[in-house]
Amino acid sequence: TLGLAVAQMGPVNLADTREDVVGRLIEMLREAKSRGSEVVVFPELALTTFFPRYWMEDEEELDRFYEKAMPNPRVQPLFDEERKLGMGFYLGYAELTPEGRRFNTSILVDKAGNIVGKYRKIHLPGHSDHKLEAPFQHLEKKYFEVGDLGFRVFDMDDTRVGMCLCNDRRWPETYRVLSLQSAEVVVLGYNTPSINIYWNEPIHLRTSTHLISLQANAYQNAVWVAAAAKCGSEDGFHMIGSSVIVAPTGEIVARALSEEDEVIAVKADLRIGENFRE
Ligand code: CDT
Repeated sequence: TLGLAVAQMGPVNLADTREDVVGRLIEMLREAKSRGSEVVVFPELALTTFFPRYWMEDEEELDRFYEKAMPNPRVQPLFDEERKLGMGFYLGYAELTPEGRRFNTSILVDKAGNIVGKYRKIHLPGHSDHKLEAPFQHLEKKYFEVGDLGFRVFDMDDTRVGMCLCNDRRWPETYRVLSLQSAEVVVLGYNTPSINIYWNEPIHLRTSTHLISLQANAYQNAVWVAAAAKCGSEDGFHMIGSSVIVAPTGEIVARALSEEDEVIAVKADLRIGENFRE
């Protein structure tokens, strides 16, 4: 079994500092440890507000949302705490490379504090133009390049872990490519606005398509799936919650109740996936 936790985050507002946010992550890391977890999944772009909702032209204004190194002094306390506790984690953040390239990125960190895997988001949703009539923007296509690392599986302590980010979870090939590499667990973070700016989508569908994607793909690929939301109302812009852990049976075995910081945790029996694969 693997002690698997999802640390859902409530809103991160524009005015919140990295120090505030890292403090919240550390709190949840400690709670997960106290509940027997070994690995914690944090959301996509966990360190900042979901900034692709804002049109920005000034590079300096934009740069403050990106990490130029990982770890870095502002995030180091999270790495220190996880090593002290002997926990692994998955974390999503905006990456600015030394060459000036921008990616929507996630990392896997093992119990010893080593970054054992990196993923750069492939399915970037949204647009790159300024949609003046929309209630907010979804500028992932402006602020990020398409990821160049592929979908890969990493040995994290004793578990085969595959990574993806948010919109990737809606596409069958994401999980299939990972399960063909013998993934046992697929981890992901997401920021899903409750309103779809493209069409008048009933709000309940935002959650039901999220859950259907995770449950069907967990079952069809015989993997555990752990999905962490950033949710609630960030400066008035609402995003869905419903962070879940799904077994390879397709069943939801833990689900967040709130739209706030909340840890959900299970003992994931990895043999269930093995049985299905066989
Ligand atoms: N962050 C992210 O990928 N969100 C998308 C919203 C798409 S609507 C333009 C999602 O699939 O949840």
